[in-house]
Amino acid sequence: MSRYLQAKEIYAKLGVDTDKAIQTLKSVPVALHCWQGDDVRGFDQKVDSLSGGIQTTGNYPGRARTPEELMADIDVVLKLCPGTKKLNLHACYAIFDDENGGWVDRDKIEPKHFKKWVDFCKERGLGCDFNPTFFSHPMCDPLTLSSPNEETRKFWIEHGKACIRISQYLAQELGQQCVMNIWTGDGFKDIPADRMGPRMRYKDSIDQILSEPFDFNLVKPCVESKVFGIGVEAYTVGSAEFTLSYAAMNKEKCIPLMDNGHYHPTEVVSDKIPALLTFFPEIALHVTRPIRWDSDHVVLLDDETKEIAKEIVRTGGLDGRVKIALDYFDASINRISAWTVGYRNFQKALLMALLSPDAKLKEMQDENNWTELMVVSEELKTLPFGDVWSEYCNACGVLNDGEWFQTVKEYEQEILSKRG
Ligand code: RNT
Ligand code: ZN
Repeated sequence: MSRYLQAKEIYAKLGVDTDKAIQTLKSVPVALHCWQGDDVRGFDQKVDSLSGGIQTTGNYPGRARTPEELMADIDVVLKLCPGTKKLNLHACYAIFDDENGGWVDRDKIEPKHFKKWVDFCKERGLGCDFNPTFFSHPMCDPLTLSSPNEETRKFWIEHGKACIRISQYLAQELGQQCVMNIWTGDGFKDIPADRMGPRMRYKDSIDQILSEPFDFNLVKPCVESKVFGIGVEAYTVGSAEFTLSYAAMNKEKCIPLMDNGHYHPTEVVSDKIPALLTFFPEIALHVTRPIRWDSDHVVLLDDETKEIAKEIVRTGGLDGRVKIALDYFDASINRISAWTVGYRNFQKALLMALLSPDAKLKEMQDENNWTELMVVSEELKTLPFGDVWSEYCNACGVLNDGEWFQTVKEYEQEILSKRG
């Protein structure tokens, strides 16, 4: 008997159907962030280093420098990752060329600047999520949507509106929802004298952006909170309370987004998922790995990642209520590998969650049978998960653990190492 069939029997004894878990996972969209490929630089500005509350560290050779290079790199990652992938673009990845009239600033970008990305997605059957880029730009003063300077604020509101139009275009062209995430790094290094003013302006700016017409069935605008960033340690305009309240008060046009790097170190997003789903029909996630702060390390198969996946599955989030995206950027290692390891790890976490006998465990909890709940939960950890994972990779036609890294090594040797 094959290892998979043996594993299938072992899980079946617990009432878990491994075939069904594999089938379910195959159709769950997880957005792959384009920005791991070039350290969040994009193509619309000369970026020497990031600014606006996010940072990458490291200068491993081989970063993508052009749309063509980034697309080629993404293609390698797509081939190595099982499951239903979606692309996730930032506005700064607009493609300007002679055919579409050349460069324009962020307040003037149009759907046509993303036509090449649409073609890329269509050829590969991908949906696409989108993000306005409120950082690494001369119009950050350093604030954007919360700036007291009306000219600055107007520029960024226009950018947000342009991004709504582009998101609507992406969703229509690709026939899939487009999650459009609003995140700004607006905040202060030191103690502000006015904490409410920036928030009132931020609220008004988001109101104005979301007044741009769009179909809420197709475009899902989100607001992402943050606790602090490097250089903005004392105060963040878009705090947890601010964004949650905004989403709660604007449910007909906006959903909350939680990034698990954006909370105090002992807070966990896994516990926040069911809390939010008690009230919100839909929520969005950025899955990342914070080490002590929002460091955006590659996602590992660690306890909290597994716990996040469990909560998505247990709350019924896989039916579309939870929009899953990855958000990490490590510039210190091979970027194709970084992308792939993180993506595969989150797939593993979801598969593990789907292989959990949740109904039984819940019953134990409801019957106050905490003894058996502990015994079973601990024993689940050493079941032959790897054999089911391997079957899943085969079912998706992607290389298994122990095989795929060779592809990355060859690509590095032939392509990445030749980039200047
Ligand atoms: C930054 C936020 C934000 C960005 C991306 C690039 O702390 O997590 O989501 O990482 O938009
Ligand atoms: Zn994020």
